[in-house]
Amino acid sequence: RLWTTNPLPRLGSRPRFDGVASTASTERRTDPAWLPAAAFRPLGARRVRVAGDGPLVGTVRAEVAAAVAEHGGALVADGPVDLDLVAADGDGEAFTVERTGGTTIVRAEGGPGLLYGLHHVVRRGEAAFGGDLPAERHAPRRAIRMLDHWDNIDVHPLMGQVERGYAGGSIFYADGGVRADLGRVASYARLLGSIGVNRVALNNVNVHRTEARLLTDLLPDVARLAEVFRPHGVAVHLSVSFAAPITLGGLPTADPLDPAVREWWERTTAAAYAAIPDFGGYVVKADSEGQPGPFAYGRDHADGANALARALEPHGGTVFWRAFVYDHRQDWRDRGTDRARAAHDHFAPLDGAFDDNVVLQVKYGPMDFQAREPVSPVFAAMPRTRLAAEFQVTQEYTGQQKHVCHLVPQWSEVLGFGLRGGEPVADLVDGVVAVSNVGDDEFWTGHPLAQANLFGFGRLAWDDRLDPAAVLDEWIGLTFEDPSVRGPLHEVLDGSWHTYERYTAPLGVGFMVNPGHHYGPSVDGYEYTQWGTYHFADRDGVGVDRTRATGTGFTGQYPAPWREVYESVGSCPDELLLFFHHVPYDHVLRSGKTVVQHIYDEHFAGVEEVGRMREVWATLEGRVPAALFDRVTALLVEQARCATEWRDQVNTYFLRKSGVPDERGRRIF
Ligand code: GCW
Repeated sequence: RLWTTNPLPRLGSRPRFDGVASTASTERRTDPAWLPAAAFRPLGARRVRVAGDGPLVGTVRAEVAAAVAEHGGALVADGPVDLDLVAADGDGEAFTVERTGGTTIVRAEGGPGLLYGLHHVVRRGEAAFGGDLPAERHAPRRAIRMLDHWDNIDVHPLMGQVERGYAGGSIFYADGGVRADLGRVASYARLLGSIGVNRVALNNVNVHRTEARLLTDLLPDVARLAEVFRPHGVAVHLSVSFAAPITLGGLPTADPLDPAVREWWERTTAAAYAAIPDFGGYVVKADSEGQPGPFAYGRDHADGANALARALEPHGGTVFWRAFVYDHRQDWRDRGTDRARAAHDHFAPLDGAFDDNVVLQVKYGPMDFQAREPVSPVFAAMPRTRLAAEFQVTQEYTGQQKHVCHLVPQWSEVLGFGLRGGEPVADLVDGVVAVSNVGDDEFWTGHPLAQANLFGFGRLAWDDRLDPAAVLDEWIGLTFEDPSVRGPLHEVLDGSWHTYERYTAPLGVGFMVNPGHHYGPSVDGYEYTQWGTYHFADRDGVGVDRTRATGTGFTGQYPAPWREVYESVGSCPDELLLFFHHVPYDHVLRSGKTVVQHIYDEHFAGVEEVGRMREVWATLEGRVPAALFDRVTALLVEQARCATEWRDQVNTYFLRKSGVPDERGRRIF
């Protein structure tokens, strides 16, 4: 056997959440999310002209036509107008907006730019039609703004249909293939276009047997999906298996240097472009968690990526090659192997070896989408390689869309982090990619407030310098009619990532989750496993020594000043202390507290904050739609239960290990 099939070995039984239906009927109401008719009122009540050609201009025209029909304005061909939307020919994404002489004018550099300009005006609301505005040019800060779906066609008995999906089944697939009715996909494509997302991958990076066929006999159905995304400026991609030449092509090998293998990729890729002329390309998870890859043939990841890149190149396609490669069969007794090192160890030596149409997709942290990790050192190590930062909008390790956890501040912090010579991560990457949190749930995202994460992802991918609170404000303003909900929603969401961090794994140590499904606490759940995710707590202390002096040497993968900052306990930031160091429980943090007292205090505080969230949320009854109110109310009950469980298990664990009582004498079990 060339590879082990991916049996999803971490999965235990799926957690049950009483009181929160997630898979009720097949007929689903479509929640308008941040594009309700009311959001178009300011524009829809006015005289608007739309000028230009092409499918995206057609989309803009249809949006305006619907809005003026709803709100009493007019779509006109000439004469005086309040809003003039003008597109140049082509694919330009930028636009200029100004207001002069009573007209707001959007001049777009192409069809996509007009769509983005329209939604800029929608977000501004009445403010877009006030006094004069000097011309302002808006352009995306990076060309690649992508969502990856980990959707399967088949339903896995333990995982469900969407790997790490917390919003029901797939919006793309049902009954063994692409859905016949793509109405909801069209609404989703519209939502993505409105926030500037321009690429989507349609299937799980763990490519199973049925899903592999999307590239071959199911391709006509992929073309149907592409047709739905196209008018919104979104190109579709497929996750492909590195072993496809064997499994689909019947070849004896998938060796990337074998001419027959190359020829198979060329032929297969040409067929994809014949069906979908604007196909985006491939996403590949290779030699990772049981997925096949080039290592089986003694080749490296550049050989592997370039074989696919060369098949895509004549068609203008891109291969997104994931850097998430590590030993998932580690012996927990082995202190010399450090999973955090793996991406850099594998990929940094290959800098410069990848073709131009390869984008190396790097998880934001060195481990795995934890609530708190340092920024991956890979971003600084590969100046001659195109890179994309990968985030999880789906909340695998951040509450699984049962907890309120507004992640936009986390992504903003990562993208703004001055990693190399003060250069922010955002300036070291060509793209921002995230795993989508959307499923066939009536609110799209399971937790209705998780829509803010999807919206915020698109906005930050467009411009990483946007203030997360301002982005949240845009989302609230578009989504909810009653302006009085703004303050309370900020109160619930703004600090919710920190709240989640407080009641879960402390000081950057990560994990402590139930193995398999990853929901809820199990402090030692991964401690004696093969997955490389340990905290090493004993009676004296806790944390992972990743220093060069005495540990795994991971700190040495960072450029100055971080290699020194993280190396020393004295300069390592508190929130990452246990990621980089093993320290005694009485170690004093910058805050003046000992590590163990900090653990107790944060866990009590986190649960109190969830209590406060619930109080604030309760005041919104009658001010937000009833179904949404009820869903969030039920989920907050679950969040409070789960946070309490986290608090009590983590605090009890450390009390028992350390024997150090809580200074404040609170109840620990
Ligand atoms: O976080 C881990 C998840 C896996 C996932 C993997 C990846 C798709 O637990 O479910 O597999 O990351 O990113 O490839």
